[in-house]
Formats: sequence, structure tokens, C-alpha cells
Amino acid sequence: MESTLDKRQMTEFYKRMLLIRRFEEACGRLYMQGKVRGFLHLYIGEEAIAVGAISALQPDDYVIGHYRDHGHALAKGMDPKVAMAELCGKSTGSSGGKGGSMHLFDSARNFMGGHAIVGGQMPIAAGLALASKYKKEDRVTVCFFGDGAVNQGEFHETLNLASVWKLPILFLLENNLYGMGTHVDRSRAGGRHIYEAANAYDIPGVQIDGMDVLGVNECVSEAVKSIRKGKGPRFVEAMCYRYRGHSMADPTMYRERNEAQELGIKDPIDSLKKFMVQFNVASEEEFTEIDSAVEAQISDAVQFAEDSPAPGMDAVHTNVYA
Ligand SMILES: Cc1ncc(C[n+]2csc(CCOP(=O)(O)OP(=O)(O)O)c2C)c(N)n1
Ligand SMILES: [Mg+2]
Repeated sequence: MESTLDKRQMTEFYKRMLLIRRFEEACGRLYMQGKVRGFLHLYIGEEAIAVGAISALQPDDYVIGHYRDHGHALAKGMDPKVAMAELCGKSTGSSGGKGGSMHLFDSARNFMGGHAIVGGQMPIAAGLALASKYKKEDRVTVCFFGDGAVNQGEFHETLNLASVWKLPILFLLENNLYGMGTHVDRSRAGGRHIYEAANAYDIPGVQIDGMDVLGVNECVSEAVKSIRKGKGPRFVEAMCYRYRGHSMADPTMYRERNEAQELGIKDPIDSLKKFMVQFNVASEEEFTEIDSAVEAQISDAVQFAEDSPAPGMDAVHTNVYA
């Protein structure tokens, strides 16, 4: 872990990652209490990717991703209160409580969802990037997706057109080694170096450590700079690890309990903290203060969600397009 970033930026990364971690833990608790219903896919362990990548963007840039979306939404600036209310199905949520965990959306911050169909966000991402190019807007689209999405037709169709049309788009693969309970080695030829697939479409691809927020930020900053210059799409494969099951309903019987240890997985939040303490960027006391502030922010979000009203009956016929 090396970096030329300053204290303010590193502290911001730490805060954001911790906010996501604590948010996810609170979601897990609310789910167990029956207050969050439906599917719930936690992003715990992968925080460095959302935070490192999205911190390299401008507010006008688009972010779009899959159903494991809380981390991306929070990193793009969505208010944790609004996100938590959405998860609890409340009218104060980002989609008025009608979207839930998999469909967070914040168009004011250019966070374009939260998509439940594996790979379904990819052609939409290309559409966003095409619109920006057509309208000559200085905007980059970052499309997040998982290792399970790369075996979908949309992945190949999107990479092809994005390259042919030189779209301002970054494909950001979060390779957490699993698509539900299936290890990537069993579902994908060359599953540990998927980035090479981008070369087939003339898109430069790299593989990075997705557990290192500073490394992610540096790599994405460079890629986005090139995309902004009109040099066409880029592809980043961030290797990471999903600490929890695929969803809350998954008891993870298909992998050994000590797999993360065996793989030498380093926690992204602990690693950054150790780095900052070692190089005197921040003291233990400063971290204690940040930790309490984040805890307070999360309890406020939970309280807000619990106190908010459910959508009224008048909402039954709104946002229905068929
Ligand atoms: C088209 C489609 N097929 C199957 C599913 C069921 N499904 C939901 S998540 C998932 C696994 C995707 O794994 P990955 O892309 O690696 O993302 P991760 O959950 O690891 O973040 C599958 C198969 C779906 N939602 N959409
Ligand atoms: Mg996966």
C-alpha cells in the first residue's frame, strides 16, 4: 500500500468505508428483526472498491451497478437515512419505499441504480455513456458488475458496442470469486483473470487488488482521466472477497469457514487504518472519534427509517407504467 494522497482524502476514504460497513451490519440486524424484507445482499468486505472508485469521479459522472448496491449508493453520496428508509419500505426512501434493497436510485446524484437482473445494468450503462457522448457532456459512466455477469450475453454485446463507439465508460468488475454459491473456477474459463476478456474487444484491461482502497483510487483515477480525454472504454477487474453469504438467506455451506484466512484476505478498513497509524497520518484517538461519529450516523439512519411512515394507499397507482 503506497500513496501520495493527503490526510484529508485518506480520512474520507476511511469514514466512507466504515459508514458502509456499519450500514450493512445494521441492515443485517433489521433483516433478522423482520424490518427489512425481501432479498438483502450485503457488501461487507468489498467497501474499498466502491469508495476508491467513486471518489475518483466528479458529481456529474454516472454510477450504475447491480443489486449489491448499498455501498455504491452511499459512496455516491446518497443520504444513509434515505437509503435505510428505502430498505425498510418506507415512503421517505429513495424510491418511496417501492424499490427496496436491490433498487436504490438517486438521479440527483447520478446514481442510476441498483439492478436486479444479472448483467442487465450493462447495456443501460452503455446507453448512459452514449447519451453523454451524443450530447457532448463531460461525463464518465462507471458500471459495476460481478463475476457472474461476465457469462451473460449482455456483457459481450455491451463491451463490443462500447468499444466500437468509443464510449466514455469504465467497466468495473468486482470479482469476489462467487456468483451465489458457485465458485468462479466452476463457472468461468479463466475465472481469476477475467480482465483479459476485455482485450478481445480492444479495451485495455487490468487486474487490481480490490481490498486496497488507495490502489483502487489510483487505478480508477488514471482510467477515468484517459476516458475523459475521449480515448474510449477501460476495464478494471478488482479482486475481492464477499465476507457474507450471497444474500441473508444463504448459509454458505459451499465454502470452508476459514477460506478468507487461507486466501490471505486483508480487511480493507483495518489495512487503511494500520497504514495511516504506521505513517502517522492519524492517531488512534482520531479513529475513535470517527468511529463514534459513524455509529451515531447509522443509529440516526435506523431511527429515521423506523419512525418513517409506510407508503399510503394513494401510492398504489403511482409509478405504474403498464
Ligand atoms: C439474468 C439473471 N440470472 C440469474 C439471476 C439470479 N442471480 C442473482 S445474483 C446471481 C449471482 C451473480 O453473481 P455476481 O455477478 O458474481 O455478483 P455478486 O453477487 O457476487 O456481487 C444470480 C445468478 C438473476 N438475478 N438474473
Ligand atoms: Mg461474484
